Amino acid sequence: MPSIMPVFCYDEQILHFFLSFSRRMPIETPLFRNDTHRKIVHVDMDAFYASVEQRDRPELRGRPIAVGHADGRGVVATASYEARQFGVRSAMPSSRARQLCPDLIFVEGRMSHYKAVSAEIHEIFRRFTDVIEPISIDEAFLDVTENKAGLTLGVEVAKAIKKAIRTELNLVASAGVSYNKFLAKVASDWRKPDGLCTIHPDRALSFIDQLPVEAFWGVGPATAKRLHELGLDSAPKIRALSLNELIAHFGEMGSILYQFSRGIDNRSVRPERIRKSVGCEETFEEDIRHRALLEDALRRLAEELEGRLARSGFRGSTLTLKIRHYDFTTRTRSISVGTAITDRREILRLADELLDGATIPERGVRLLGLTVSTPVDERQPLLFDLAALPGD
Ligand code: TTP
Ligand code: MG
Ligand code: MG
Repeated sequence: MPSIMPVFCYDEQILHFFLSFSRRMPIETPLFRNDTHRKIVHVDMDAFYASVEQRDRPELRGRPIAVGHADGRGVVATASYEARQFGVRSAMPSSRARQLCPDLIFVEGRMSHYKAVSAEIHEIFRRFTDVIEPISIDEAFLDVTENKAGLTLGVEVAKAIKKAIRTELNLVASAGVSYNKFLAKVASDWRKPDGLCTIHPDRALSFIDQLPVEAFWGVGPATAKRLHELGLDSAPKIRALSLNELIAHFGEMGSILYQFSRGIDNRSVRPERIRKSVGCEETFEEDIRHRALLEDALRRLAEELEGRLARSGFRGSTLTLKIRHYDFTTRTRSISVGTAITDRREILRLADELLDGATIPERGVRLLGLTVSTPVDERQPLLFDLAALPGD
């Protein structure tokens, strides 16, 4: 077709000009393609355990409640929004929660019941799509680019899901809609509770630019601290660094920061896979030689692991301690008990036992990790590896 030919000729000339020009002047070449055609919904239940309890026990409705052990060493799993007004939060010691809110009502958690409710929520999701990736017991990503309801807009799907959860299960969900997982996740958090927020591709950068870096998915306390130390407290400042500079500072996380700060996240929504373990680890700023400091680290890890186990709903009966020496030699030691390991005190007791039998090199330990494996309840809803994100 003659009308096309000149275009090809021009193209070559333009390419030539472009190459000679770019040799002289650095230009910003997009390193990652930004896939903006997908419709991703992220759903997260509001005050999940507490809302289930308030639904099932009308006398608790409108009251400040905390799900968790009331005793001195217990922690709050979650608090109703009425209790949050007093500053009560997940993972807070129960004694502190009671100080903040003297009228707080403690309710014992019912894990198997929350799992059953989670399964009902998933049944609603499956009316719209099978491409569902659970993140924890109360949240999931859904790819609704093609959906069973034939709806055009992602926000219509999100509204329909919220409505079904409300009318059929008497619970409230927040949803975020966007073209990728990172933005859908941030969006679902934006107007909680009962939130519904859509981030369109043309609004993505202005949205990201107003976020604190802590809101970037996968940025935990350690990465956030490092970002602040480098003066990188917002997306525009992160964008000013090259990919190489970010990788030099943050390793694998650097590439994610590079992409997120440009509104890019091309990871697909991965339908459920069976989780085999839940774990966490800590790399020390300086190698640790003293047993007492290792015990402190185990205490922190046990607390973190207890939270991760609760959030994921995973139940396993083996605890593994990982010890990486100053020279990167890595050893693991495991112990199995007959029942699910869920409680931080039990985790710590077993971990101490494992540490007792381990060799601690004179030049110190670089990293400790704790993992629970060997599922004891195969009916658990499937769960995403919360430890999989790089960074912290
Ligand atoms: P989240 O979704 O983090 O919290 P939430 O649903 O209670 O409140 P919201 O989303 O409205 O902010 O966690 C889901 C459930 O996981 C929560 O209801 C209880 C449990 N959980 C813990 O057991 N320990 C924790 O530290 C956290 C954060 C949650
Ligand atoms: Mg929630
Ligand atoms: Mg959640």
